[in-house]
Amino acid sequence: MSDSPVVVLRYFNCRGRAQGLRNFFADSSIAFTDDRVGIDDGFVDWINNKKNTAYSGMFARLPVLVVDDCTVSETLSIAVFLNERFALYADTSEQRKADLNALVFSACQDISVRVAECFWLDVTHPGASFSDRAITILSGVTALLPAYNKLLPEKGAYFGGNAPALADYFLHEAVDLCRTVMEDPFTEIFDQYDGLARWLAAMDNRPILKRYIADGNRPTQFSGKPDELKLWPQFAAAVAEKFAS
Ligand SMILES: N[C@@H](CCC(=O)N[C@@H](CS)C(=O)NCC(=O)O)C(=O)O
Repeated sequence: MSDSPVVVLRYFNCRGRAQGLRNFFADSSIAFTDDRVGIDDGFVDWINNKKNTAYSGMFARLPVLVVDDCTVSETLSIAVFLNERFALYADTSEQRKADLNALVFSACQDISVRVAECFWLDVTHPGASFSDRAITILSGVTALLPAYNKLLPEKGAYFGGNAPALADYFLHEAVDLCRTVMEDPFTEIFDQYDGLARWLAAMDNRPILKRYIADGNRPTQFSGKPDELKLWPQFAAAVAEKFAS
């Protein structure tokens, strides 16, 4: 195990399941190759390489993380691997490690992935109501906020304590997605949780992460759906209408 590992993160050229990881690497100044698979050309590179498990991981799905000669598949498994490999949990109790891993997956799977899947709704569930799905997702997210708030530590600005853990980056990414597509109604609900609001301000104002995002290093789209950007206003309109009624 070298002190300067060769790190490659492979994912589609969108935020999806991987942006929390990208943000972690950028903010921690860990050098990594951000190998983004194209989404604008009918996924041609992906289609051509999907069967090569050295490229696509053992389940032929992304993200895949390669650290030196170790290839890691599955988002949660990547997070757990990074916690160990970069000794991120030095003084953390077993219970806290379990809780932080759970938070990684909750933020990723129950927020980011659900919103991203909503953009594919016309493909996966033809005829289903986009507005109804958007409102269901908002309800699901807001139901999680009390538990997230409770999970904040007594000391330290972050879920990780004095420094962010991977869970902070995953949740920050998920919350940023929600405030983008759900706009004011989401922000108003979120801000009712003082702890979460303070945590979000701390994450928003991390200088390196802020610059990484401001400099346009983060993809714009959350999903690989070609018309996603046109669906953002529809998402916001569905949520706004629900709150107006
Ligand atoms: N359980 C996996 C799911 C990974 C997954 O579904 N990845 C999608 C992109 S978000 C993918 O690779 N899709 C391409 C395909 O299935 O061909 C994880 O959490 O990492």
